[in-house]
Amino acid sequence: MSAIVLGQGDALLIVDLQVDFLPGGSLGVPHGDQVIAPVNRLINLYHERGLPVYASRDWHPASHCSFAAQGGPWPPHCVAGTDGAGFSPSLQLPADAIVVSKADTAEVDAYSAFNGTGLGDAMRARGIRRLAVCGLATDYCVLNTVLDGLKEDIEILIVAEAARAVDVAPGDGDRAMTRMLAEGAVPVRLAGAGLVADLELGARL
Ligand code: VGL
Ligand code: ZN
Repeated sequence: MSAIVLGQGDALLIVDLQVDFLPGGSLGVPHGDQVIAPVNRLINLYHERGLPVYASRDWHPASHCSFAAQGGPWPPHCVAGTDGAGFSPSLQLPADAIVVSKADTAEVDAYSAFNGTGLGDAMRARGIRRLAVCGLATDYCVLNTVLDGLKEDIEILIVAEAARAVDVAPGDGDRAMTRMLAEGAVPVRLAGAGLVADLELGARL
């Protein structure tokens, strides 16, 4: 069991933990609420060490291209400023968390928190070299955020227990996780008061 020692250069990114992506929301991710407790533990872990906590959010205009009325694949969700676009009220975001809004123009969709947000440059400017990623949904925004983070040359820790998939097709979430690992993301899990490498995750998928 290899412990991950967190320090300068580490940061946490919580992807799209928004009301519309939780069960009962307009694009509810099955069991999405199960990530809240482990995500709050991750927040504690990073925040108590003074490490940055980022939270991305899908932040669409009402006529966004990804909505069915515009010919897109999804029901309306995460319309900027609505209750559904808010972070889960159970999420214990620190006051100094950095909020990253994405896909906030009508014509462009963005699953990745790095797409069109300047997040890669912002993280480089802060000296962030390793990023733990968790949140919703494993097979869309988590997947694309992880792949882009790796392309930005940031080491990625993926916390499977703190992520859930939409699974439009059964197995999408597991396939997304397999792809992230194949591209170099390091699987980790919460253990006691810290993080450890989860070297058996690949075999469980
Ligand atoms: C997402 C579908 C549509 C996500 C965003 O956050 O994973 N999924 N928009
Ligand atoms: Zn969206």
